[in-house]
Amino acid sequence: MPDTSGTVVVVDDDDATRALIARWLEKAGLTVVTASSGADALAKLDGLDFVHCMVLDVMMPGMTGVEVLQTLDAEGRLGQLHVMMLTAHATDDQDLVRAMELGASDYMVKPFSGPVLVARVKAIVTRAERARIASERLRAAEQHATIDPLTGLYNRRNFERVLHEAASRARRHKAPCAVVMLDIDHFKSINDTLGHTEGDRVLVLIAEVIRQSLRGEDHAFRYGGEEFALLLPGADRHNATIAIERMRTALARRPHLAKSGVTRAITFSAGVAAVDTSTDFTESGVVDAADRALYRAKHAGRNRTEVDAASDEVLPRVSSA
Ligand code: GH3
Ligand code: MG
Ligand code: MG
Repeated sequence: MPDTSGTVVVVDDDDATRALIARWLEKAGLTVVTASSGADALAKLDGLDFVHCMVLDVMMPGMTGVEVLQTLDAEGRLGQLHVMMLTAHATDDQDLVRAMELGASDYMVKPFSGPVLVARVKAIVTRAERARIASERLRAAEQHATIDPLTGLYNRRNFERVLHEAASRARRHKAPCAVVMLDIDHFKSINDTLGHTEGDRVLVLIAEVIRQSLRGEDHAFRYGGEEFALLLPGADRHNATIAIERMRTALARRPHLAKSGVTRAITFSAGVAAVDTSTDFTESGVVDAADRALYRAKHAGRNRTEVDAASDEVLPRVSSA
């Protein structure tokens, strides 16, 4: 028999049945966690990284097996969890039907044959392990495709997608959403004087400052070489400008320290724009507006934030050294 390893949660209110199942499965090389009630099972699931199979008794006092499934379903957790129902009576037909409808993988009727139980659980564990590996590969591939390896920020490809989602939400809810383009000042000269490796470290430093200054719902992207895009759902131009100035202050406190011991102050210029939900705004229009504002910031002397002009909001003064 091929080696099967995996984690199985066995849920039964009857001590003897639970112990018997655990013994059979452990003898087959599986790791078993037991629970004596539905609530106990839910609590134990929370503490486990990955569960290959749950053997779940239908008839239990307190919470029935079907209620456990309903709870897991409501929390959206049944997709990854493979469940085998255990039932003592032929009269549980309705419950079994409901359990299978909810997504249970299989069922067995008590009293059961140990070897058949083991074979069925192992089949489920094998399927679950294959699915786990496949979804991990998919996640890694997705991550690879959307994350910039140097800074760990999302890359430009992901920007288009996230911007589209944020813009759709802004349209639907008539909610503000700001777009910021941010570009490091005189970055070429950093490369030229300190070297490309130090230039890379500056990019990592900026990414760190950006990450630390944003709220949970905000998104940061490496848009190009030394250019970053920020997406701030719920923020208008005013809020976005405040967030950017917070970054500017944080960066001013953290000059780049090169491996040679030389320190160098790093500054950036930024352009802020926001969706105008009172018009038929386009996503590329907002990005262009932020780009134009960035261009103005560069021309006005760098190390400053300029705001897209198409606004009669009262904006904070943003001047810098
Ligand atoms: P400005 O203030 O007008 O933005 O000037 P700048 O020097 O920052 O802008 P410019 O566009 O002239 O130069 C950007 C430089 O960024 C040129 C390019 O070699 C460098 N660069 C792009 N990507 C990377 C990277 O991944 N690592 C490093 N070290 N340098 C990069
Ligand atoms: Mg630059
Ligand atoms: Mg540039």
